[in-house]
Amino acid sequence: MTTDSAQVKAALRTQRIETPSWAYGNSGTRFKVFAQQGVPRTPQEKIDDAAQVHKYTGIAPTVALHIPWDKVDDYAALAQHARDRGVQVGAINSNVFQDDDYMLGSVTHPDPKVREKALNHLLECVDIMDETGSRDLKLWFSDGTNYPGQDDIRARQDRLAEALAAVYERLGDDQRFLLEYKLFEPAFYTTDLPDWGTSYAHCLKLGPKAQVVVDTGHHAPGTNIEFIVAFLLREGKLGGFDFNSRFYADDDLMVGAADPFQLYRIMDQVIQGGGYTDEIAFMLDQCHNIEPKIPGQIRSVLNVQEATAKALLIDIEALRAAQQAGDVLGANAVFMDAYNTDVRPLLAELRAEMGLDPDPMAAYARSGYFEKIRDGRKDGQAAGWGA
Ligand code: LRH
Ligand code: MN
Repeated sequence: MTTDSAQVKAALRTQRIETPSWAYGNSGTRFKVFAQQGVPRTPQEKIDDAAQVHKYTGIAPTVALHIPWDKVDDYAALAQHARDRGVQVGAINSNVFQDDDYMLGSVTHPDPKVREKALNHLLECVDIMDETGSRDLKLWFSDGTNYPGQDDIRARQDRLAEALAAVYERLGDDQRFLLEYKLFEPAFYTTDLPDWGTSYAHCLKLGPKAQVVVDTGHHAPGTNIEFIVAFLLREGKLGGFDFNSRFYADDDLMVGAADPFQLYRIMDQVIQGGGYTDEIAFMLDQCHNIEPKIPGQIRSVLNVQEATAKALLIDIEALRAAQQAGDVLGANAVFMDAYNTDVRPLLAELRAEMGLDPDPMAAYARSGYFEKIRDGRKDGQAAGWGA
């Protein structure tokens, strides 16, 4: 019995996707950061742009901040600024990867003074969460080495564990941290948090407020990410996603752009694993280096929504029956049938029922918002990664 469209629409109404403040600023590669017109200059303007994505999609009600890229004097006022625009401040992202002192590492650095500096930044981010009312602290460490023998792999794990334990201790009852892993870059020999297993092991030791975040661009080519998702969900250790897509490395392209079938397989495991809840933070982590940023975010949110709708349409009963019967082709056919379903008419209907324009991209393009920010943000310094 295919899940009827009313059930699918009801489930889609509960979807919550978090957009990243840094996607609205200028970004690029080590070769070039191409400045775009109308780019926000302040965290407030980034939030204004994020509110546009929620206005037209209806399912992007929170925006993640990155510290110090979004440093302000009054974080409670910034959270109010967000609420005044119909969105909320979401995860707080730490940054211990852009200071000269962190050349040989941050919390894993051989020098205890540097480790203390890094830890203090992480603890400052929890202070900020207290002000913004954020639940999640997202921790990513660029820490690693470039040459064999450069440092003691075990000792660096001890240092990492010590810092994570101190942050864990500081978290409030309704707070948690999401520990991000990444195969490589900027380090090219060892990365101290290179894969899901290392993140999982550290989180398991610490307790329920330590969860793993899966950045879909942080795996070796060919990695079966939906297996990792299924495993972590089964363990109750999946805290969230940094959605993006890639053809080669950490390309941070629009989620679903490079591999929409992978995104569908991931959302299928999320739904089947009971992860389609607010306990999982569905965040985007992308850079729109050459494409317009707000439309890029709208398109990305729609890509996740489409993959979710297709996964919700899987005839689970027929799939289970075929799986039980060992009917390999039958099971695959049920799985592909949902994937090959054009869900765009259903989503247009859903948006109309939610009081939204059925075509968010066209509605935003017609709104005149871009022209307003293009002309209104000519002076001042455009925001960026500050790299
Ligand atoms: C690291 C990462 C991390 C962020 C940064 C913007 O590659 O995925 O999540 O802090 O990108
Ligand atoms: Mn990420």
